[in-house]
Amino acid sequence: MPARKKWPLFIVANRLPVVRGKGKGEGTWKRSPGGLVSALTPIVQRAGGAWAGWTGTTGPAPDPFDYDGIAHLPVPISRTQLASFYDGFCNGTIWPLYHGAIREPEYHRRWWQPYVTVNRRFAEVTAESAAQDATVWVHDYQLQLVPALLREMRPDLRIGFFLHIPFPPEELFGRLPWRRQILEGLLGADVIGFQTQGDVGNFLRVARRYADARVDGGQLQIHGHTVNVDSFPVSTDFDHYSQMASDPKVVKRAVQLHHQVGQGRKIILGVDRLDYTKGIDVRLRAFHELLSRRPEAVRECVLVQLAVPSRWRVSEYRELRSQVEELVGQINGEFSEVGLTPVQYMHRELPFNELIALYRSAEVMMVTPLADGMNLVAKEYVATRFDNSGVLILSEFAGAAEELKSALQVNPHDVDGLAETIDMALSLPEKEATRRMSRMRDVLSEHTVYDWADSFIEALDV
Ligand code: ADQ
Repeated sequence: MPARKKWPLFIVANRLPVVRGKGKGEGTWKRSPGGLVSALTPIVQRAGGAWAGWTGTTGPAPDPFDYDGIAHLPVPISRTQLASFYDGFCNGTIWPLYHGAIREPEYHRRWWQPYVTVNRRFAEVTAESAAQDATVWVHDYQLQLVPALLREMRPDLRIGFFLHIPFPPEELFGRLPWRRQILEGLLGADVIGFQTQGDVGNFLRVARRYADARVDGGQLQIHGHTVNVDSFPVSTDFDHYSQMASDPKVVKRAVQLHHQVGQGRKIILGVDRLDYTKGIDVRLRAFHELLSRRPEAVRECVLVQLAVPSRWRVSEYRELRSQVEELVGQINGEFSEVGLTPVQYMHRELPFNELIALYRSAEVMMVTPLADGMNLVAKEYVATRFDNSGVLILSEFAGAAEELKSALQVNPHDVDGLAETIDMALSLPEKEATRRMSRMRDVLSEHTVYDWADSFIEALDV
């Protein structure tokens, strides 16, 4: 029997970086869109590595397969596990708790065991196929137990963990009935990465308090094991966005969109997953406030809100959709003039080119999450402004605010403040707007998603 193949570099993430093709490509795999997948792919390809993750379909997993120079190791998730592990513990407990408990987290003992079981399955798949001394990079809040489980199974591995969402302060984390188990799970890693320094500080305090770890600068000592903790702010493929944005076809489409949607007005754009952390409802209320103060603004600007369907099985998300659509209806009912609608709302995903054209067509971009690990939409908008035009309104509570200091930063809970900032953005002198945008572009061009991935792997390989 041939020896089983083993891989020297592993990415372990909830989802595999491929999706099943539709229509003509039915049944075949294709690479998932998105910056993270594009950044990680060359690193894994170069190392001849593997990626363990779920396919997105419940039931038995397909056999491992190669795609685009990467070994894909599917991890099975059953329909009942999906309900309690993913919809339940991940998105009903951890997601709201880690986002500052802006929705009440639910704590159900029946959700915990499936979280442990699924995490164990991911660890087993990796442990079986990682080469001796391999490097393993585990991603995000769905897999917080994997580092310690893996260390126990395979003490020879170098294990890194990166959290894409915020890490909460100790008074919130302390509420979690399984706080000790989660911490022990994470502390199995050699390197733990967060989006911001704020998250790092929260984690160090929590580890000292609830895991009795000894903290020395960014290093933790626990049971004779050293864990390095640092921030690795995620970013975009800056050059790709910038080049795409200047492609003549995209430029033409942006002009066309501006003409059709703007009808001579400035475009204010919002692009988000339909999630209660993204502050879409408060943004709409602020726009309502602006129109109440100055109804003539309907002739100066239009708010285009794109909301990608998300987690529709969770009832809170369905309620959010109704709430957002009601607010849109209310604003349009109150302030539309013949032929002029103040809010254009789209509930769907857009093809990449169309999204870039929309970014290009918008004079003002509103990114106002109540809490967000980083927020790539803010960075993508900046990356497309190759001519330094455009104004970014950015929540203080997005991780991106640590780097994008030249954005118009706002407290997203402050409806009046937000309404005033929209007004300010609409009339910001061009020189001032250019100065701010060019500073933000300097910051982002020096730190792309490729730098992010390289710096994490480097930290892990020392
Ligand atoms: P998300 O919460 O999903 O990510 P974000 O960082 O904004 O949030 O990424 C969303 C992505 O979806 C962007 O790349 C955007 O282009 C794309 N997108 C949004 N609307 C779209 C549409 N209608 N059509 C097509 N594409 C659309 C989590 C964390 C973030 C963190 C990232 C990466 O919550 O804080 O920045 O991971 O670490």
